[in-house]
Amino acid sequence: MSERLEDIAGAMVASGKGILAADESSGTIKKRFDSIGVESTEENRRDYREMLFRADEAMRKYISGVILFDETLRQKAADGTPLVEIIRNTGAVPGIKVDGGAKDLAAFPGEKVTEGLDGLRDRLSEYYGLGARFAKWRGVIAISDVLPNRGAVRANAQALARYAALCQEAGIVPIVEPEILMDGEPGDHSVDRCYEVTQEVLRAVFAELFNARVSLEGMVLKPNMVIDGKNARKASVEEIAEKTVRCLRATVPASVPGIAFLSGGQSDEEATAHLSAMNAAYDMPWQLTFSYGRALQAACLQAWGGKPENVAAGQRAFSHRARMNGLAATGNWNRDLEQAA
Ligand code: 5MM
Repeated sequence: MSERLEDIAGAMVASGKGILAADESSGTIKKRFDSIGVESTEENRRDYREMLFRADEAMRKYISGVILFDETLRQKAADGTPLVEIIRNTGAVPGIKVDGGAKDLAAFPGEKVTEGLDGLRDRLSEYYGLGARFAKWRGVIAISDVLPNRGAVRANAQALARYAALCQEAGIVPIVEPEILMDGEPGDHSVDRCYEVTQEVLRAVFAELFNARVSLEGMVLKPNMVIDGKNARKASVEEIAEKTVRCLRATVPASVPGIAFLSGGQSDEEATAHLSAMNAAYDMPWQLTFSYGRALQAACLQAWGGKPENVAAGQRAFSHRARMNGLAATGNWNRDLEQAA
């Protein structure tokens, strides 16, 4: 694999492929396992993720990269093969979540800032040695009639930019993820309010990336779609696609090689439909693809249920979603394909 940042970023957003976000931190994976009645032990987490990474055909055809949590980057499969090696053997790029999570932002009730910059230079150099070639940092932005405040937007944008510059210094491509929460509280915002806030946040993020001398050619943006809140869902697929593309065109420089959306609490099929609608209807200067966690894994998690005898069923469920999203990444998905499956 070539080691130039531009080449790694290009591979991460290769046409018809996208990123599997499997970087659930300990608390989040516990929540996911609780939902299927499985205890979150190190072995169960390993088995679950090994199942995903060994879904060989789906990984080879539709997955360009995998975001891992620290534990997974160091873990070995049941037969002793490092999980990173399994991922690399499918042709996908291993990546690592390096942020320390979103914490309450002092003096800004209801708003968060992501921590984890202290010691990041040393951690990145270790992660590079362990095989990671891209990283991810997620800033979380609350949305309501009055939120976010400018101070919170700026704090998150600056942290994202400082993280991105450190990544590039270490030869690692930064995924820059500013997430405006679709499923936060109160969650009753309209699609137009989401447009307004997403535009403001992306403008702030790119201003800080510029100030921090981050090379835009060597990064990938992971934004939310412009979508109404979980308690206000009304907008059509076409409206979400149109507003998301318009907002991105107004804020994301053409030198960014690719944009890989988070799913943010959309249903599996919605996340696929929205991505496909954008790619089918619009010409854009960047690749537009997915970096889904829940929307790629939810069906697989259910089908697996923590039982070894269900591994093949879990892989079928994951492979189906990976294929649907691979098609969406070129605008070639349609609902009949779901029904046929
Ligand atoms: C997989 O979830 C990621 C890690 O979340 P925590 O740090 O809260 O455990 C998360 O950052 C994820 O990569 C993105 O939100 C995209 O996932 P979704 O499920 O929104 O597509």
